[in-house]
Amino acid sequence: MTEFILVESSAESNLVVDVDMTTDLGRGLVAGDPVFTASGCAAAGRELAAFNDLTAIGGVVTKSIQLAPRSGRPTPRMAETPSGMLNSIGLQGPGVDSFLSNDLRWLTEHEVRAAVSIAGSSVDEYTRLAQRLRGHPVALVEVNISCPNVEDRGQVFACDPNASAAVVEAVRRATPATVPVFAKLSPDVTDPVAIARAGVDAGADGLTLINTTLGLAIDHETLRPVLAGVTGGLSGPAIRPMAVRCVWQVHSALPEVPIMGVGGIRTGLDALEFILAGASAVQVGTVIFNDPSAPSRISRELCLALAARGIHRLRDAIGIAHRPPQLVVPEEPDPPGDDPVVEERAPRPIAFEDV
Ligand code: RRO
Repeated sequence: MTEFILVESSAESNLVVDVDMTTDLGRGLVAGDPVFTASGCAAAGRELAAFNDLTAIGGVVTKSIQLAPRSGRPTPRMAETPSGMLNSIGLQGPGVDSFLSNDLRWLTEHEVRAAVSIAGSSVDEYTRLAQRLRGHPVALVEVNISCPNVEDRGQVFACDPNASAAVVEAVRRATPATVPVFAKLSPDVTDPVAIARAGVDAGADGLTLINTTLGLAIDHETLRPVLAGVTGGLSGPAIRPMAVRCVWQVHSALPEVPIMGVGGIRTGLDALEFILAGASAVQVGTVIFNDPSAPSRISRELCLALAARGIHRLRDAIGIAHRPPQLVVPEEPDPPGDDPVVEERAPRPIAFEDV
């Protein structure tokens, strides 16, 4: 959808911003906007409807759904950290049957694009979940592989290329051909590209980068870990450079594969950073706890940030930070006798029609 924004601030009053924010996520899914909510930070979207027009953003990525209801780990299971947050929710959720009849129905009735995150503890569980989603209005399936594999000593699927591939292949096979399957990867690996490649070779249409990274905080008074579950997933701005690095690495290796970038996005400029690194869309998570209107705000800010740089189509900005710096010879020649000075400058950020 081309977004027309009438800017009302004094500095840019009455400026109409015309940016095509559509983004292609594969298998015919073209989202009108690149900003989605991140899994685990917006439940199934309902509570955010008072603060955002959820039909105008890319969509809602639901909290990871499992086959059975689950109460999660003991409390405390959230803790604030410098520029971030730790969580050990432990996959709390209503189970797939309740999800389909309540949450997915609500999203559908309100015409919100539903990207459904699924989580299991065996390949069979993932397969059965994907099968349960068949025939329901699911725009995209996000396979959360950052879960322990009960059949392999509790190893996390996302840390092993073969285990990741087995899950992705099974979900892809069980999902209708019209629905893209994205694999959500963990940053807690030496080489995210190896896992990304295994997922794509197994049939993933796209990748979500990144899940939280494992952390631990200790209480100075109790002298014990803050979280009852001891360790937790670190999210928020603290992990943004790590997430941007993963997006960069994977986009370099697999430039044709759509990526949803996620990790510590608070503003439109943060989102722009992910797009420039190679993401086709972004997900907004932890910031929602502080500003529930963040998805819409970030979408607006990203649109303005693109326009301010002379970029009229989001898709023209994807991955452009990978272009080599242009060598520019200054127009004014140097005094005779001196060596010509060649300046290294960032690429010209406008006139993307000619790229
Ligand atoms: O539920 C959780 O504790 C959780 C999950 Br499934 C996940 O993928 N990432 C995270 O930080 N927490």
